[in-house]
Amino acid sequence: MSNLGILLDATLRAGDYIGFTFFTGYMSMLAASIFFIVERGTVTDKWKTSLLVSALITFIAAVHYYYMRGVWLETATSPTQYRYIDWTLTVPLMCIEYYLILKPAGAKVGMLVRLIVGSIIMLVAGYIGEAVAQEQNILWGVISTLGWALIIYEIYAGEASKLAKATDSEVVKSGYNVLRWFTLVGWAIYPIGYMLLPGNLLSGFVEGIDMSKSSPVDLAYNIADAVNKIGFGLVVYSIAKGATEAEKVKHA
Ligand SMILES: *C/C=C(C)/C=C/C=C(C)/C=C/C1=C(C)CCCC1(C)C
Repeated sequence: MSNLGILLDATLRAGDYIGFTFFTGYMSMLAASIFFIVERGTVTDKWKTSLLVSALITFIAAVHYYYMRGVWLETATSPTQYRYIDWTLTVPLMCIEYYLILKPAGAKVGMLVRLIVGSIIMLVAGYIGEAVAQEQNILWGVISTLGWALIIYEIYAGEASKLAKATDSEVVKSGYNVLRWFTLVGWAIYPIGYMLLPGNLLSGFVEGIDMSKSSPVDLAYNIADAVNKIGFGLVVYSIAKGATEAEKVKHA
């Protein structure tokens, strides 16, 4: 067997830390999905959809992580296509979470559409920069950031933020603040990872690293996904639990 065959025999080797994060990502997304599905039974009817969406986000990610883990073990290259298919499904579902939480406060479909348009710009431009026109990955990264900025504008200064301010539910108000903090600070890990790509702004930091054995970009994305899918889902869960409790007190 050639050296290459020994290196890439599709098993997880000691020292393959990127591989470790693909495995833990897969397993923790799966565990989170089971948690959200089971806990769905403990909240009032109007919160059940929110928990189902949390479960769908982590479940879709779990399936993609299963494939991404395989691509990494067999080829030691970034599973960029699977990554972006995952994000194209899960990021709009996170926009739907915002919509569901603000719907009792009067959220309209227009708000959801604006969030999804921002997501599409962000992800299509990111994919082009990463997989189609790598030489121009800075330009496409800037365009992608504009899409992200649309989302940030909507949740910090646009209609969504006004609705959250006006709601009479303290649980929703404080939960919303945590969710948008994820979208601002937690999501910032992704563009930082992207800037480690060859030729991009932070690539100097990872210059000496052997990319056939390691991938700092995937490390950043794997950490970011765990924080933003499981963490975000847990915040939605705590809003649902808190609102269910508040209703019980009101009816007691
Ligand atoms: C579950 C997946 C999530 C929450 C994915 C979020 C992805 C981003 C916020 C990606 C953002 C990017 C930029 C803002 C610029 C560079 C290109 C991207 C796509 C990495």
